[in-house]
Amino acid sequence: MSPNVETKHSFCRVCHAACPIEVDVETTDGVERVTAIRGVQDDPLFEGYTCIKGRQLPDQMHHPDRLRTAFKRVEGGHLEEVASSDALDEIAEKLAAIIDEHGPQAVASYTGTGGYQNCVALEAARAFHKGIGSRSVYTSVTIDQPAKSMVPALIGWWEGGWDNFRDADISMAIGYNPMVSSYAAAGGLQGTNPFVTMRRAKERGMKLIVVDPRKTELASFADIHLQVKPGEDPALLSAMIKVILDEELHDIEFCEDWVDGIELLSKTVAPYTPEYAAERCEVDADDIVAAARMFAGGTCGTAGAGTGPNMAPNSLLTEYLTIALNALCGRVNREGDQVESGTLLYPDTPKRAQAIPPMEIRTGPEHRFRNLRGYRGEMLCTVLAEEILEPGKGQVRALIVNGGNPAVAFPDQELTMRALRDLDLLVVVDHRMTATAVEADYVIAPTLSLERADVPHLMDRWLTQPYTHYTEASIAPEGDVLNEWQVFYGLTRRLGVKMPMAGGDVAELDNPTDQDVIDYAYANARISMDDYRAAPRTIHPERSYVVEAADPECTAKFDVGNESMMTKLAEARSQQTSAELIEGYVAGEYPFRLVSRRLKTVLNSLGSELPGLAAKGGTTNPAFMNPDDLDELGLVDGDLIEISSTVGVINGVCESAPDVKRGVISMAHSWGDASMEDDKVRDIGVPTSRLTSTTACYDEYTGMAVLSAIPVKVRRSQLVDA
Ligand SMILES: Nc1nc2c(c(=O)[nH]1)N[C@H]1C(S)=C(S)[C@@H](COP(=O)(O)OP(=O)(O)OC[C@H]3O[C@@H](n4cnc5c(=O)[nH]c(N)nc54)[C@H](O)[C@@H]3O)O[C@H]1N2
Ligand SMILES: Nc1nc2c(c(=O)[nH]1)N[C@H]1C(S)=C(S)[C@@H](COP(=O)(O)OP(=O)(O)OC[C@H]3O[C@@H](n4cnc5c(=O)[nH]c(N)nc54)[C@H](O)[C@@H]3O)O[C@H]1N2
Ligand code: SF4
Ligand SMILES: [Mo]
Repeated sequence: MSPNVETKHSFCRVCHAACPIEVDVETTDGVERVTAIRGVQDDPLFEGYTCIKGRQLPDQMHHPDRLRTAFKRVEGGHLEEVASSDALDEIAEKLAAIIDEHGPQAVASYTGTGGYQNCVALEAARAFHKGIGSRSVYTSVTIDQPAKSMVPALIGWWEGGWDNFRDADISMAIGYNPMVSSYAAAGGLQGTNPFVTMRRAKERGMKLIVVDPRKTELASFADIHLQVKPGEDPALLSAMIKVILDEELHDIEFCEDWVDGIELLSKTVAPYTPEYAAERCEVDADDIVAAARMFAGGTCGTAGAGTGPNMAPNSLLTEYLTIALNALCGRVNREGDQVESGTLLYPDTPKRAQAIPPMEIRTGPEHRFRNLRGYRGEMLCTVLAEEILEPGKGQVRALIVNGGNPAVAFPDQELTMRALRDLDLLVVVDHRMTATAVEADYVIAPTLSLERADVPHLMDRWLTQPYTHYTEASIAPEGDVLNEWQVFYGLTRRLGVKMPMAGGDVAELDNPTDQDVIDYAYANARISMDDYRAAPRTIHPERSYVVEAADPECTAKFDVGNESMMTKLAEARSQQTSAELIEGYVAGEYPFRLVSRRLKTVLNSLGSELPGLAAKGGTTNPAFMNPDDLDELGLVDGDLIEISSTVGVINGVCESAPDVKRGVISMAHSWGDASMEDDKVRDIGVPTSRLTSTTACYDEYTGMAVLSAIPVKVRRSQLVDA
């Protein structure tokens, strides 16, 4: 290695998984450049794991098209470079005028996946909103798996946490794929070195059930793979619950102490016989029975649902039944068990072997539309367009997009674009000129991961041990770029308002550093940030939670017979398919279901601009289809196809994929641009969001739209191929 190359330690922040990395930094004439990324072989948790996206960080950091200065829209309508401090002056002035005229609610922010990768970006946005007195906080959570935040209110929770994956002898994964996404539902395999972890689990005898219309990388490890028809998971789960209750395979002792509503649940699932579910889900009835017996026959291990079923119709019901299955089988940590999850960066909470009761759920601030409400401190992305477009008190007029790309990620692309263009002020913080950024009044260029101090705040809850990994910036940023917190700090200072975080008012600090802001944001963590910083890449077994005895006075119980869920489930029994829930659906007209998926070489809309990723993953989001379906339609690999839903049409490139169930199109989201024309589909892909609607079918509590299991029809494209 040349003498001007130094190796630093950090962690990757392309996705949430936070894989530890070695970063080679070359210094030439005082300018630092990242030249290589490697996994850290001796890391005690990740054992050297990285993925192809992380290894492209040098290209991401130094991409020739990376934005290194702010832009503003000028007369004539184009974007022109501007100093970021001037941009912030002007934005603050405009925000003040908007607040004056419309009130603080008119100022909204949306923190997307890019913002989430910085441990203080969302904290800074929240603090800014507190400062100006606006509740209009939006994040990608409400178009990701909002049912996960809502379901504890309906069914209750367990203070000591669900069974640990490391001890599991059974695991059931319903529509997630950690081998590609590094994501898993609680208690499932998560993104810390997923292949090796799964191999070891199988070696110790763990059984795996996968419910997925595609034979995914995870399903290749499965003992039973139920290749379910998309959107029909509630029928499948109900049949499994029926078998378990009928055969008394549930944890009867646990249920007597901790679970209410079994009788009602049992009555409601009664018509969901394995034969009925088999027909509806297009799987074998014997496999459903076998899966039920296998799941209940295990002694430890959970069922969890991922983005697939959480984006299908009846998402909240699916999530509810999944948790009900765990509750019925008593898949919780008992007194004396060590909790697997690390959770050092969040406040200390009791961990007793007792239930947390369901709660009143309709308590959040009201949206002006469809009787929906915000929850857990944020408002719903699926209602944002209406909040922008509809005049009246509370109308949103300014939006700060904090590392997100709503133009291609939000449901109903046409509506989203109309809303973004209707705003008085759109500010986008992104290092790329995305489909959203090109619409902005101001674009602010952010620092990227290796240029900022950080902690793995998302993985902290999922890591299998309490593990500290603070990183300093590996290189100094070049250009006029700002950390996301600096954007919000700059605005609060200019507006003369507070920026309150757990540790105090950041706006009171002069020239704070990343480190100061992290200290303020994580002041309530159960470890002090000084202790956290002092121990790089270290496991702290002594800080593991050990579950304590239940409070003898505790009377809380899970409720597996929630009235609204049982009503939904009973109604679902009279439908032929969950697609009937979607307004405009006509039986027989939409024979296919389009499902979402993740691709190894991109993170949502990010990735195909990097040559190393495009070479491997291509420049389009293929419409993966079963070869028999292609044959039947007279199509071959690479043909352009037209996919129509009840609300929109896209043109995609079909690709033969034997791992995809017949009647299913498996396609990644957040590709393409906002042009509504697909003539460049082979070069930039196409946004599947054009096939979705925020109003045609939505959950009454979470507002979640249908982003997977979308009923569609397919024919050869009418586009003339270039
Ligand atoms: N049909 C359909 N729709 C979906 C989904 C689906 O499966 N199907 N999935 C949904 C889900 S789960 C999600 S999370 C959303 C995703 O929605 P978004 O998060 O809005 O979409 P991304 O493309 O991830 O946008 C992230 C942006 O952050 C930028 N970025 C990356 N790093 C940084 C950084 O360090 N700082 C800043 N400021 N920006 C950065 C990237 O360039 C990118 O433009 O889409 C949702 N929409
Ligand atoms: N490489 C990579 N990693 C990522 C991302 C990425 O874009 N690329 N995105 C990140 C984000 S934002 C998120 S939220 C996570 C998501 O992480 P995951 O939830 O693991 O996402 P997917 O890999 O899309 O897995 C969803 C699975 O659900 C299946 N599915 C679709 N519809 C249905 C259905 O109706 N029922 C059932 N049972 N299954 C269904 C699909 O076939 C797919 O295999 O991944 C994150 N990690
Ligand atoms: S899994 Fe995520 S964090 Fe790990 S290397 Fe890949 S992109 Fe980076
Ligand atoms: Mo997501």
